[in-house]
Amino acid sequence: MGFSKDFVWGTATAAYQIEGAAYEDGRGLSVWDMMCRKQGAIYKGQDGSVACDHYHLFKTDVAIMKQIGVKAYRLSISWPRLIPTGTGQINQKAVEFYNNLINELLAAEITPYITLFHWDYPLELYCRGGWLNPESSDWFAQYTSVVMEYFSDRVKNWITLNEPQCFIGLGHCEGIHAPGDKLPLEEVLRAGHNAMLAHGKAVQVIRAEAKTKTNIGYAPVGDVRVPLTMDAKDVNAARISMFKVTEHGAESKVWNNTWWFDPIFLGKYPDDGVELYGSKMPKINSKDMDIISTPVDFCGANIYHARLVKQNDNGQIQEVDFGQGYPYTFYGWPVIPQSMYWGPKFYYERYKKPIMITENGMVNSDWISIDGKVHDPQRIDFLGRYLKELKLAADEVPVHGYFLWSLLDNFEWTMGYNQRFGLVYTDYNTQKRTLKDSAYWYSRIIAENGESL
Ligand code: PNW
Repeated sequence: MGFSKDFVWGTATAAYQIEGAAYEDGRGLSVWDMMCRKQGAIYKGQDGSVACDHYHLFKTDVAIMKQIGVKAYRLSISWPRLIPTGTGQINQKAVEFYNNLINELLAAEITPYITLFHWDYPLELYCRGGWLNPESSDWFAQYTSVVMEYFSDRVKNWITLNEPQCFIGLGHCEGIHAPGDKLPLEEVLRAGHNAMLAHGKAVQVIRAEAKTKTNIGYAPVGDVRVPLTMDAKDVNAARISMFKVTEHGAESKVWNNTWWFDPIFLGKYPDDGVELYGSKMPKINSKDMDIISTPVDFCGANIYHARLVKQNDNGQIQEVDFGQGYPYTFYGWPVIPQSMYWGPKFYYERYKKPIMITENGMVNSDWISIDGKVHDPQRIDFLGRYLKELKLAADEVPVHGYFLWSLLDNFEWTMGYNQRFGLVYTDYNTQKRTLKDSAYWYSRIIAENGESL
């Protein structure tokens, strides 16, 4: 048991976080270019205009992946690079760039998994109402069609949207991610509904227009609950809590699992959410839920942190504090490896689709040591613990792959370059890449298919 022979050992990035070349070769602007110019929005006013300069250094980066031995690479296409104004005119320079990148990957025997939307929404379309515009899902479908036309002869694996909880919740409700809006709840929910419609239409376009066999998924943030003990009461408390829609105090009103998973996999909004949001519910046209729930092939989940839950003596579900001295990453996220067991297990139970961990990884305070290497034992320990739990999950439910976030240290959104998630250290002054100890470790784990975990 454990990991299957063809387990997909991967790594992941996103266009705006690594590509740079923001003003080159006809790329259009995105809402993140706009966000980065807002005073105080991003750590030290940093932005992704150069980032890891992957646009020019992609061959180096593919060679590094080959050296590590990853089987798959999850990248995203920049919609405004491909279609600068979001709809219409196609940028041939972008077609050339992504063609070269895909060909380089295939030559290195690395399977591309392409995310259609990882947050860099075309600014032009934002100015036309963005996700609130009733046509927004059609714009996304048209963009998907362009992607199919140019790249689907060689690419089979597609991920529609990355983390709607973030680009809708953090972007349109809390205003801390691009486009930086704090819309009233009813508009947040309408934008979210349109984004899910966009997902569904994209799935239909991929099925209809792809030139090869397709494997399609979706990558929401998996907000996992871990039971305090293995006692059935705690396990059930965790399960119920994980699939509940609740408003979280200071956090986004839409930060949960079911609002973003149920429509896609079960074809309906969760009843408790419908009740909670009441009159703020988006208008749902008769065909919408059929479109949104167009079948996909796998259930992706980006798993970073989790909450600890138990059933208390009164039989109520209670979140448990991690306690003093509990380990947290440099980002302030708790280290909770069991999320990699319970996450896949609970998602599979409810949605009955093979699970792909579309992202997992950790921030560390890395630097180049006096010996010229980057020693990151915490990351090795973190990944080892998480993967060990994933292996346990794989004994019980179908887990098809794992994408480590991230290949390279990169532009970590509002945190700028202050947070390093990479297996590979990026020196932003020279663009020199240095493999961290964890990259060599991951390489061994892949080679032995996780045997020693
Ligand atoms: C994801 N949270 O974002 C994104 O998909 C990546 O682009 C990003 O670099 C990575 O995780 C690390 O942050 C998240 O608040 C943003 O729970 C916020 C959360 C989770 C994931």
